[in-house]
Amino acid sequence: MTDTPGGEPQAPEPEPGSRLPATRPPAEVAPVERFTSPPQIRSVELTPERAAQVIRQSSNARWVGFLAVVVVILFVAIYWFYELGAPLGLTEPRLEAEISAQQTTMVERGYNVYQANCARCHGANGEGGIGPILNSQEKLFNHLNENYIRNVLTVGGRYACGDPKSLMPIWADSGLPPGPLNYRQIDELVAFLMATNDQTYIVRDEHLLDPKVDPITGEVETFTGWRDPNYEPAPGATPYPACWKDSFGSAAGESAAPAASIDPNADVVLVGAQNIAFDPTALTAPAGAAFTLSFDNRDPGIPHDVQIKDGTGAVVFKTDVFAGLEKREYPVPALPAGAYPFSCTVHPNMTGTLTAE
Ligand code: HEC
Ligand SMILES: [Cu+2]
Repeated sequence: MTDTPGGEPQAPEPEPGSRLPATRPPAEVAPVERFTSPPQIRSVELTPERAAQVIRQSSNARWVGFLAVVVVILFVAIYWFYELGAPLGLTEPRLEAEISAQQTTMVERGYNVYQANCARCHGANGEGGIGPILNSQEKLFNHLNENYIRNVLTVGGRYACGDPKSLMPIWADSGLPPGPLNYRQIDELVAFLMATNDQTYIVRDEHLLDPKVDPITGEVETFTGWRDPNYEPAPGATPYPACWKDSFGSAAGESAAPAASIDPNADVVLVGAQNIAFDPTALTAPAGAAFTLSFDNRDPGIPHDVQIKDGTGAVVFKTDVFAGLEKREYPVPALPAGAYPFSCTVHPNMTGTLTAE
C-alpha cells in the first residue's frame, strides 16, 4: 500500500518577538511513491486499566531486578568470605584449609612409612636405638631440616658423619644404589619428622587410610609430631653439630681416657652394652673408693657410652662414646654411698643403676 506523505505540519506562527520554534520552510513533497505503515489499528492512548497494569508490571520488573542484584551481591560477598576467610578468623581461608588438610595427610602417611621402615632402628617415637635419637628438640630445631633429611635418606647414613660403614642404608629410590622409598614417601617422611607436637594426627590404615581404632578402648588411635614449635635453644648455646656423634662431647672412635691412670689394684666393675641395652643394668661398686669401670660395647657399629649421675641429676662420671665391638676401661673417682642412675647419652632409653655401698 502506498501513500503519499502529507505536507509538513505547519509550524505555528511565531509570536512576535520570539524566535522559537523556528519555522521551517515548507518541504517539497517527494515526487516518488513511498511505502508507509498502515494506519494504526490500536489507539495510542492507554485505557486506565492498561495504564495501571503497566505501572504494576514495571514495579514488578524493578523488584525482580533489585532481587537479582541482591542475589549477586550476596553471592559475591559470601563467596568472598568462603574463599578468603570470614573476618575475625571465624573461618579459615579455603586455600589455607586445603593446604593444612594436605599437610595433615602427608604427616599421617609419613607416620606409617616411618613405623614400617625406620622405627626398628630409631624407635617408634624417635627415641633412638640402633640409629641415633631423632626426637630431641635441639636436633629437631635446625639439624633435622628438610634438606638434611632428604640428603640422609638419599645418600644413606654416611651422609651424617661420613662413616662409610654406617648402619643406615640408602632409602630414596633416587639414591645410588636406589633405595626402596619413592619420592612421595620421602616427602611424607620429611613432613612427619618435621611435624609439630601441638597438633594431633590420626593413625590410619596404610592402604585404606581409615582411622585405626584401638580394639580395647574403641578409640581412634592418634599421635602427635615431635617438634615443639616454641622451642628455642638456650641463648649462646652452640649450634647442633653437623655430625650427631659430636654432640656427645667426644666423638665415637676417639681415643680413650689415658689408660695409665688406671689403678691395677682398684675394684673392677663390668658393664656391657648389647642390643641397645646395658647388661647388667644393676651394678655394685665400693663406696668411698676409686674403682675401674670396664665398659664392653658388644653392639657392632653402634656407639654407646656410660654416663653416671648422682641423685640430683648431676653427671659424676662419663665415658667416651665409642662404637662396638670394643672394650675400654676407665678410672672412676670415689663415690659416696648411694644409688647412681646411669644411662647412655646416645640412647637415653638405655638406663641402669649403680649402687655404691
Ligand atoms: C638399620 C637401622 C636404621 C634404619 C632402619 C633407619 N636408620 Fe636412620 N640412621 C641409622 C644410623 C645408624 C644412623 C647414624 C648414621 C651414621 O652416622 O652413621 C642414622 C641416621 C639417621 C638420620 C640422621 C640423624 C642425625 O642426627 O643426623 C636420620 C634423619 C635418619 N637416620 C632417618 C631415618 C629414617 C627416616 C628412616 C626410615 C626410612 C631410617 N632412618 C631408618 C640407622 C637406621
Ligand atoms: Cu647407647
